[in-house]
Amino acid sequence: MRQARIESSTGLDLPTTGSMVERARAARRAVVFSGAGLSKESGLDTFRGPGGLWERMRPEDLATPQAFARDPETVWRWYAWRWQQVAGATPNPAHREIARWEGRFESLQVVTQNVDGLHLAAGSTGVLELHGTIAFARCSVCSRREPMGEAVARSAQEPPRCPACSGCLRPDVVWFGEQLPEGVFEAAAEASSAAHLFLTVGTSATVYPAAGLIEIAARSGALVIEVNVEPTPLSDLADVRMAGPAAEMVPALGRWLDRLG
Ligand code: BV8
Ligand code: ZN
Repeated sequence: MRQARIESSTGLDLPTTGSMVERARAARRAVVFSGAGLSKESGLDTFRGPGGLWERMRPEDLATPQAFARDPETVWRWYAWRWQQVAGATPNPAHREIARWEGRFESLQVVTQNVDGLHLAAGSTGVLELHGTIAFARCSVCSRREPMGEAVARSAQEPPRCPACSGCLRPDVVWFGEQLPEGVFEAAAEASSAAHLFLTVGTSATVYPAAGLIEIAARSGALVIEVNVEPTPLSDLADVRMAGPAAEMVPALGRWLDRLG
């Protein structure tokens, strides 16, 4: 009999007894699956929420190979602008708490849809970046990569041209309709199917195949914890729902886990 879902909007009223607590206490393998909401308190816009990036523009206008083929300058300038935003952002308490968890679980796999590199900046290791990274530009012809900052700085031309083959540079991210990087999703799915505890934080759970990781974890018997200011289409798969900002809820969740010993 599945215990009723636990709901908390403070992180201070999580239970100290019950089967959920036993599963959390015994968890040795954990996965953290993150989306743009995790970086909101680092000052970076989300995609679909109020004021989100897509509110002012449509994904199909900018984050697709067709958009880049149609108008490479606009797409490049949007990513160069987002890179400037990211360059000024720092990890928030949620990123840092997740990095701290590497010492608490036998294995912790961070899987992110974010391209901002903030998990790495917070000290997390082995992060699977499902949708690539804005830290690098990639030649759209020969795939040669260079740091985004260098590409932005070295060329007034937008997009800059590849020094090796003169192809147009593009951000090293995964656009809609593009395959995820070779093997990355498979590794994330493997970790999700073996997880005892699966934290989904700051994602609208609307983009696939990424969101499917939540379904894989739930189906495989992981304790699923959702941290989000709003419900998502997959909230029903969560055993615990923490309805609040990640920068508060994730540290509170960490304190709860510490108290469980
Ligand atoms: C693929 C690029 C195989 C980088 C992104 C037709 C043709 C082809 C494919 C499809 C198709 N129809 C559907 C698909 C699949 C498609 C898809 O899922 N579309 C959706 C829109 C329906 N997926 C793909 O195309 C993927 N590839 O399928 O390849 C294939 C190939 C060819 C043909 C067929 C199949 C590739 C998907 C990757 C797309 N690239 N980004 C960049 O610009 O960043 S996705 C984009 O959305 C972002 O990268 C982001 O990662 C992703 C998900 O968004 P979230 O991270 O969840 O952010 P969002 O704003 O949505 O939500 C924020 C959440 O945080 C909210 O819930 C909010 O409540 C919460 N929140 C806010 N504040 C806080 C908070 N939570 C906590 N604390 C807070 N403070
Ligand atoms: Zn090239």
